Amino acid sequence: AFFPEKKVTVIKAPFNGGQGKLGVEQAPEKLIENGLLDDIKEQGWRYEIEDPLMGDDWRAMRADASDVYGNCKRPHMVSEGAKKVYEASVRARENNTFPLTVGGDHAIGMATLLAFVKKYPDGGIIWVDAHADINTPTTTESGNLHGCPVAFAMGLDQEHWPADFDWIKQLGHFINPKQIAYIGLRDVDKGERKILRDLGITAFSMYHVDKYGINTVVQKAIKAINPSGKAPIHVSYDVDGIDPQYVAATGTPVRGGLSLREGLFIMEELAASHLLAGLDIVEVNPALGPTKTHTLDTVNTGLSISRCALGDTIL
Ligand code: Z70
Ligand code: MN
Ligand code: MN
Ligand code: MN
Repeated sequence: AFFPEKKVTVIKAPFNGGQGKLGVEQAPEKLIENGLLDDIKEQGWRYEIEDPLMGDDWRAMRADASDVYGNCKRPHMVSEGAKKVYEASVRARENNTFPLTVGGDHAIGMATLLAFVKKYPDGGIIWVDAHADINTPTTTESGNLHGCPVAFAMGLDQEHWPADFDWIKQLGHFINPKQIAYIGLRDVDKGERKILRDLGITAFSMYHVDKYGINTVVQKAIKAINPSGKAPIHVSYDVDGIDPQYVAATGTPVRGGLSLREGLFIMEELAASHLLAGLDIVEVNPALGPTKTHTLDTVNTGLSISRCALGDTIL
């Protein structure tokens, strides 16, 4: 087992700089209010909390209109947020605790992935999302950096990176295209499609989920990123991978997503494999539910993902 002490480090990442909508920064508190920590305890884990973004004036950083580089919106803010989440993630990895990082938007995924491969250079990564989040500063159409974390973690298009991200170049490690697999894709930009194809990245869209079924897709994904069958696996879970009927309170809902059960099965199966070694839960935006019920459903979906990851089984 990777976590003999059964201890979780909950990394709060109330970050909103990777995209345009306010509210996503409220998610860590909302999840905690609705029982995240109690769930962890009830499942037999101890926990500690890291709050690496505390103390900085993110509101002011977000308001800084000069923080633009080419197409990229708020590169300085995103770099600062990612750096702090990276440092907290590295600490958790050094202590052999299970990092459960709660966003915030998905820009912070570059940090959790880079910390994961620092500890486990041959680890596998599963990215659950409607989106591929592999735009580069050159391909991004929106300029939103939550659409780019995988490209930064892979070191793609470095010659066009804003200087703010020099710290990533200096780490001396990136993730390898062979070590990541996607599940749930259904809204991929043209430039992203080319990157996925050119780099031969394993990607299971909703088409594949329908064609093979979620169990086969998860087995294929695990096999692709973890040929030895023994490497740890980190999951970066964008809740918009799940259908908006269950997850309406998110910035970019896309119809035709994973059912709630398919979305939870992914985590149940990874927990059962004993390979799961970290989880991000991102893009819950409590301000965006059309009704309070929608928002609560979304928050509860996030909590269910966490419980399944930590080994919730019915029987
Ligand atoms: C698009 C972009 C994205 C989440 C939207 C969308 C990316 N590919 N990710 N919502 N969670 O802007 O780059
Ligand atoms: Mn800067
Ligand atoms: Mn997404
Ligand atoms: Mn995402």
